[in-house]
Amino acid sequence: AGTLRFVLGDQLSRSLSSLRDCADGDVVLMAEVGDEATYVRHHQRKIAFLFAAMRHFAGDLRAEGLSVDYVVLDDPANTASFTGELARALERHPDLDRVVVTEPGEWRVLEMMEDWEAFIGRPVEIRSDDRFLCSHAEFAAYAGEAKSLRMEDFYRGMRRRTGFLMEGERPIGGRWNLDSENREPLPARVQAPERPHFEPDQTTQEVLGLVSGRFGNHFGSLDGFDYPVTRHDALAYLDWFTEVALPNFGTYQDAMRQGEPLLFHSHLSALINCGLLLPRECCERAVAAHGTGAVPLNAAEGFVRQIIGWREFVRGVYWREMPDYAGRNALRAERRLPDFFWTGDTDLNCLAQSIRETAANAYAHHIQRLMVLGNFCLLAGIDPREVQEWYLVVFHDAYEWVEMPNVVGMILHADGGLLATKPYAASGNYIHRMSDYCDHCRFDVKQRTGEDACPFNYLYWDFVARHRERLARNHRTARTVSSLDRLDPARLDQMRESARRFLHALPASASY
Ligand code: FAD
Ligand code: DLZ
Ligand code: SF4
Repeated sequence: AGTLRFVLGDQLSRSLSSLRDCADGDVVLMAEVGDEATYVRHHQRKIAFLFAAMRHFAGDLRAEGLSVDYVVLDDPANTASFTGELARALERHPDLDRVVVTEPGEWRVLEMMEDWEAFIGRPVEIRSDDRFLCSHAEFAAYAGEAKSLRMEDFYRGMRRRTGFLMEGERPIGGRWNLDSENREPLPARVQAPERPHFEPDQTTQEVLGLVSGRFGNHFGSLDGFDYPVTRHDALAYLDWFTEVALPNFGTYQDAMRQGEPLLFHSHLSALINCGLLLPRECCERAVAAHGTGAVPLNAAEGFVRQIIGWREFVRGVYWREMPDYAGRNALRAERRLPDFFWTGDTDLNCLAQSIRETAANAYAHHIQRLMVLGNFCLLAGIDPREVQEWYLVVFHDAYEWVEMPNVVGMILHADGGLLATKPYAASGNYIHRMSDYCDHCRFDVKQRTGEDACPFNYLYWDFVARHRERLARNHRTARTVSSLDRLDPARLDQMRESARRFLHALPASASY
């Protein structure tokens, strides 16, 4: 007798609930399966990162003395699915009489897991994923039956519960949220810090070869892969971030610069989401660094808020609203995703930069995701399903629990305002204020009409006009509608005509 413990690719944490009570005779199963790499055609770098991290994690468990049964993608008998590999593993280990797993990050996989017991004829225990700091029950207690949720309320509860940056019942410094200090553009004299590189070892090089052979026609590039893939290197990266980049993280959190994909962002999301780092320990480092005076409060608070606030909040929304959250489309957006999202081949420099950096790194920072890429999809009325697929494919940190609420709720307002009070719609002026992209663009961000006008400008006013009634009803956007009404009607007509022509000429993607 013994237990088969099935660990998925985004569960690479030694403290995982399914690994907690390992006993002699138990076997840990890990499997590289084709279905997970192709149910959407993930960025090559995301697949390589995850396979390399999985292989190293298996090595760490073995070094500790655990028995690990690891199925590689190239195994000729590989069935390409989680369910198939579970069944095959039980044939190899007939003495194991039960299965333990930790709940997955995607609805689709939970549905699979719920069928396993009947399929394999042995008990399957699905444990909660307590790497998250808020359980499903705690989120349900917070959200109740509410039709609209506010991250800020949730976040204050999480601060109280974790005690991070608290003095008793009060937030350190007297304010819960210092976001108003975190909106500075980047002055020319401030340079982004040099990042540490993690050279691929033999194991990672084998994975890079495997991925380029099997998935070389997927989006993006593997060139210069230097991301951490072990617990050891992930901790080193976290230490580097806390010491070097975090002090400026808050102040320049919303800034963008040509040719600078990372700035002062942590670049930790993929490591946290696959389990190599725990969200709690990342926050503890930031809190401790603030305690020593090395990191200002606006940086520490901003970072902690992203993790115990936004990250936990979107996860709560995903599980509360699934399965139909995937199909929400409150603004009835139906346009196909433009082809240039896959090539970066567009004259809109801010988009070209963000897409090309994404192809190179499987990463874009939050403001590129929200205010450039997301803003464009919102203004252009791109179908939420197409936008969800793109975001799930292209980023190395993307899993449905975090990608979907950010796309459906945060950028597209497709949930009608459940997750965010208002659509994050903005004209070119916002991008101009927060970046130098417009200096390198063929369009003129100051112009609203004519051949050279920045498309974000006329698309913005066309969006406001299209959704006039909804925006007028919302007290946070009512002023935008008043501004619309003050525009010269002939000018508005011209902008709407430009928007019509621009949108009509967009080359639709034939799905990637
Ligand atoms: P930092 O800027 O350094 O932030 C620190 C950490 O906070 C991140 O590592 C992440 O764990 C967390 N965080 C910050 N913002 C969010 C947020 N909105 N939701 C959840 N966690 C957050 N993040 C993902 O991890 N996976 C996704 O698939 C993903 N898709 C997104 C899609 C859209 C449309 C938008 C607007 C945001 C998305 N995000 C996603 C959130 C955020 O953009 C990324 O977490 C962040 O850019 C990752 O880079 P970083 O680690 O340098 O983050
Ligand atoms: C994303 C991904 C990929 C590309 N490949 C695998 C894999 O081969 N084996 C595995 O266990 N997990 C993989 N994953 C992560 C899963 O898709 C993830 O565990 C589920 O989406 C649930 O969050
Ligand atoms: Fe983007 Fe407009 Fe600026 Fe060009 S001018 S970079 S399209 S905001």
